[in-house]
Amino acid sequence: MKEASPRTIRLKDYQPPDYLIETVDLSFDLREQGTRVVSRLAIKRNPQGKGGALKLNGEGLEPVWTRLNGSEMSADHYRIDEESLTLLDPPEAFVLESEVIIAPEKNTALEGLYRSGGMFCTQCEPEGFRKITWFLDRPDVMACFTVRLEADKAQYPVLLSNGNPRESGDLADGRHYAVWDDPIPKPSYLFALVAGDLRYIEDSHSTPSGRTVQLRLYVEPENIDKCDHAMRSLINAMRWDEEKYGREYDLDVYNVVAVNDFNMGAMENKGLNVFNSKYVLARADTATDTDFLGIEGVIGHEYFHNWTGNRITCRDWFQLSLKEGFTVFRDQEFSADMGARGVKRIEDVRMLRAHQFAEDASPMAHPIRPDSYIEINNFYTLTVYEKGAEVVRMQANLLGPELFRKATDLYFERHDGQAVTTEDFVRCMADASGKDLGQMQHWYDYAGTPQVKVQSEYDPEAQTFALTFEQSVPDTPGQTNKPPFLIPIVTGLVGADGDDLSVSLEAGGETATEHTLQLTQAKQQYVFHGVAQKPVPSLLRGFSAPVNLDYGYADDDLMFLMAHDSDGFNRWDAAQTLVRRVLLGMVQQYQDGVEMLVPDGVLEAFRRSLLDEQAQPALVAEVLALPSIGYLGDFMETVDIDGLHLARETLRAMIGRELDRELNDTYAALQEAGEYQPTPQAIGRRSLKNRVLGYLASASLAGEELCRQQYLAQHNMTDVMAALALIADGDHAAREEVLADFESRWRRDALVMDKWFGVQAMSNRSDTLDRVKALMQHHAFSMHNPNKVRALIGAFANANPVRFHAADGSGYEFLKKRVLELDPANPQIAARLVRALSRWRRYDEDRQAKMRAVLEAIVAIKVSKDVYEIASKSLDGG
Ligand code: B3K
Ligand code: ZN
Repeated sequence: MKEASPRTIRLKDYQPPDYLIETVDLSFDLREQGTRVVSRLAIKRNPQGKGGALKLNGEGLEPVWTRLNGSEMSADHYRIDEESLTLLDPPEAFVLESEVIIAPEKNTALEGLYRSGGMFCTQCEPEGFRKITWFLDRPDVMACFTVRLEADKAQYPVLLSNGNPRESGDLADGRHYAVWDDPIPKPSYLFALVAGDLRYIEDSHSTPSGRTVQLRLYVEPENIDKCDHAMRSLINAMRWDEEKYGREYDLDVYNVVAVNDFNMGAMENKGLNVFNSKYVLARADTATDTDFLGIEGVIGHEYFHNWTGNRITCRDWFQLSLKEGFTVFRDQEFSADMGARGVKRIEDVRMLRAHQFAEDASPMAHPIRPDSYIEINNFYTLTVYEKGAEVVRMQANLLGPELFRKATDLYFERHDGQAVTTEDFVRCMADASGKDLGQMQHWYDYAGTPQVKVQSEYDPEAQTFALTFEQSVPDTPGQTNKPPFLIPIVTGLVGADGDDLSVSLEAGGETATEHTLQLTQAKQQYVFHGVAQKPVPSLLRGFSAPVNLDYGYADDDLMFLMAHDSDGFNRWDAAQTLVRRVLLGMVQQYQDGVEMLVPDGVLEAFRRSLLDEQAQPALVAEVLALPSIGYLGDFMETVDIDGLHLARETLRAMIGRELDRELNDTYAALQEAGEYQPTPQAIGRRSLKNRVLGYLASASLAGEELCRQQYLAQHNMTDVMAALALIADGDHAAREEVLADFESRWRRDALVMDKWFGVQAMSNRSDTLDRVKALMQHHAFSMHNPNKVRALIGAFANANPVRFHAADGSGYEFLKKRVLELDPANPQIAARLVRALSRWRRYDEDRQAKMRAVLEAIVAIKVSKDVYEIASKSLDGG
């Protein structure tokens, strides 16, 4: 029989805590079997609360004893159940002490205290602290923590926790201890400890106020030569936050620890970041450019959380985007300043459109500030993070750099030390700038990607150009008839010579070459004056709002913008729109059973981009990237995976053949000599070189041979992986030999092996699923390591649409088995996998039925609330 559905938590039910916890003293006796946690909490009634009984969270704790103000509590004063300890009639202020036993050695969910390899580590956000000891495990309860750790000295020479180190020393029986003090109040989700046999690299940073901060990066001994890039990134991030936001670090030490078993990328625990080793370890021969950039971004992100998340935190988990949206915006800008700004924006938007827009159009669609959840872990989404960042970006752009800085200064000053809401953030933006941002709030409250339809009319007599905008926000589960949003549309009018026309929005008014139109109504018209010739409008420059914009460009207009738009982002976007149209046209031809043709001029436009000597190689590489099947599918009534795949492959080979000479010349010109450098210029050149290689490989045997040569040269991991992915994708004669060579070189490096699993899982070959199944038996694979699950199973389900959506349903069945197998051990990772099925309604009837059957089978049995929420909402939501 099916159990009652799990409980839904709602924003409208938020109540301030009835009690506050001022100080926390924890003492850990870390053991191989059973760890003892002694806690001492100084608790007092919250003047804003109701008093009465106090319910502390606690899950999977084995209680040893509990004392109130030093005395053992009698049974009629408290209750313990599976998820709490309730004090029935606590005094106004008191000290609660307890001892519990927990079992990190059995913790496969990687939440709370667990073991990764030979070390102990923690992950408490959002609700993992309750698996360690009794607590008010909610972000609006902030306390000062002191932590004592005790463990075997030989096995765990390094003992770390939050804050500053206070004392350490040896104990009897080969054990030792360390005490850490965190003077800055924090919520329990930021608690962390690490114990292990680790090595570190060290550096230091002096803050503008004169504080010297000791920086250490802890890793397993064999990885000590892969830490320099992360350390450099950390120092750059600290300096950047001082310069851009006037924020400096507040403790004497900043420690980062890399662990192999981690559910996500990294965690911003106060003074003790715990990282997935993927976002720390890099060496030219083991990590790609993407890895290097990812490390810089994530190191920055976690560091920036110190102010946006830690010192100012969330009142409740519905406010997650308060810290995540803002911090993603900050890390995006940091990366843009460190590297290639234009390319960074394109990459961020490409990801947003391909994946966040899909989420916003799925049964799991939710506002960046959701109003209900079953399992909060399911809401660490692209919507909360990436769309959240876009919403902060719109506000930053509307205010302009000076007012935005004034507004963030106000935010930091007004709310330091508090747990606040997204409304508090927007209020600071409005108060500091004097702008009315009332309509901005809709972006927080409503889900769905707004659609903006644009029409234009040129009047040569009056020399006016009118743009009419109609906006609408699609219905999403539980939300219909949404009000119009505030949508900033940065617009330029491009004249025949390719320059922006200087025009005004009022007859005789001040002219400018770029205008930010602030849409606020469902339908709105703007008339530009002084428009001496019919322009091509360049709309939504820099992707000034996260919307789908639809304007009826002629193909020629798009090619013109590709060549001339002064906005680099829109040059790229014009190319994307053009190629999207071409590909969708080819799919139609395929469905109609006629030959796939490419309209005149398109290949020429590609050739021009390739040969454009003014353009940065990195941007050319972006222009030449074909839109993904996932993104293209969103423009079809019913997604036709096979048609889309065939169209992309046909166009790719056509470009490869038609531009063979130019591509070969470009490839040759981009060969690099000397040491690998992860500089923006070098990354850009490699990116173009490898894009070009992709075209060459799909067009001829000579191109395939180039892949093999590039692989054999082993120049750096970026080039090796680009070649390996192309080789693994098809029927290359050297395929097995090259894959075996790679495996024998890297069998002992877990992160590099993830890449090897990944390219095989993403291969379009018809034997891919069998291969994936076989690889699950490989000695380097483990269902208990999230990176491995993502590299093999996640890549197959999310990055291999052709094979995952195989018509016989084998991909879906495979996923079902993996989800059910994983769920009891690690529900968070299992729930991530189920998402691959959430948009089942977008496919043909046969596939729909098969995907739906899998979802129904999943909800019919007792699964975790994580998996239940995704599967049941996928079935219900429209
Ligand atoms: N705040 C963490 C994410 C925690 C996820 C919990 N399921 C990492 C980050 O966003 O920086
Ligand atoms: Zn974050």
